[in-house]
Amino acid sequence: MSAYHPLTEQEAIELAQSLSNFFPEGAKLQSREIGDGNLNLVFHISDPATGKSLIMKQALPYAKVVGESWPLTLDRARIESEALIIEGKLAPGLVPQVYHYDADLALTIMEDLSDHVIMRRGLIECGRYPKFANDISEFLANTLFFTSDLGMNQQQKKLQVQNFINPELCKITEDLIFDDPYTVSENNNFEDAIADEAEALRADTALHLEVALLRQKFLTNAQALLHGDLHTGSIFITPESTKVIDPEFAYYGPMGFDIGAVLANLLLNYAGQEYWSTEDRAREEYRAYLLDTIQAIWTQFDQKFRALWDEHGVDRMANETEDFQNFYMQSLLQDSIGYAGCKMVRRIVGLAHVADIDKIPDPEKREKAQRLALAIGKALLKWNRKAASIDEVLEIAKKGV
Ligand code: SR1
Ligand code: MG
Repeated sequence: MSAYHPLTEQEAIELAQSLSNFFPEGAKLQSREIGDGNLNLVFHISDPATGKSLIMKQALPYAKVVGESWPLTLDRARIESEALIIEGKLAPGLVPQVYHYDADLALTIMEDLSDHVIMRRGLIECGRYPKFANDISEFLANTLFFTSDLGMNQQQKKLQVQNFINPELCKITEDLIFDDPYTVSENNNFEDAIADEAEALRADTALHLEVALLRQKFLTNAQALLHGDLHTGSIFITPESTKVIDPEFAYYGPMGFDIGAVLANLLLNYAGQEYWSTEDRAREEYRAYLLDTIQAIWTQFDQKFRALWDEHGVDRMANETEDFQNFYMQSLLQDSIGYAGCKMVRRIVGLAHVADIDKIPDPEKREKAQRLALAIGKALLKWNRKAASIDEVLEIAKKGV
């Protein structure tokens, strides 16, 4: 079975059976293809007799969301499994355990997290996750600090940058996030009801400057090893546990891109609450919860990152130069806000949308949510270089309502 081909459910079972020690010999395994993302096959393999199960994720040689006309490197499976292993060491318990990686089949076998829910679904159902801000701030602080020039050997870091060169997946981001939404592109996808908004995005030169500056940083600033696609569909969650999955877009880039992704996806859900909370009071309470979560994520990230720096910083100039740390953290906040803005805009007018907004059945409420998400996203973009506090993000979100 070693030459690359997309697995059938039966082949996935045979492969799982051949894994030594995981399932008992002769186990009658069941397989279901459960992939609902944009790019890959995902098999859930289980043994009903013992209750044991695992996940097999296989990269397809094209983007599933578009079809075979959009070829895509299988190397992303290597990137994903290597990133998961690094993240697992730096942020123990916050990513699934990798059991096995098969380079020929572009396939990673990992821990089954079916007792968790995809966070996007959880937020649509107005779930509350008291550990999330703590967990995701720890994930971000540890993975970003210890893969950067602040927290790891700077020569080894250069070699690690090389190992995570991910040009095809980066190109998707460069096009879909930092270009298409601001021009006429076949990739764009928006409803007629908001054609005026799409036109306004194309004409807004002040906005283009902000996007171009952030795009330039995404292209050139190898600051840390990023997850690269840290939206709420890449997070499995329960009230007690958070697991970050899917780092196939991992590469060395600006830290704010990961932090901004988390903030943007909470704000997209905030905009979608137009529909998901049916009563005014429940809506306002859930929105307040989302904003509290955003504030807690940044505040805890800032504290944890500074603490890691104070204890483990490897760069003498960065450690000992007065005010450098404050300057660095302020730039990180500003980048995070700018990238959050980019990520909100792309999910409304670009190729790949989010269920928080798209699954709103009532067209009027959906349109209202889309306009709100765009208003918040554009305001974040216009403000990012002036930002001094996370509270300003909360004000922008509240003003948008
Ligand atoms: C063609 S891939 C579309 C989107 O799906 C991924 O999750 C990334 O966000 C990418 O931009
Ligand atoms: Mg993904």
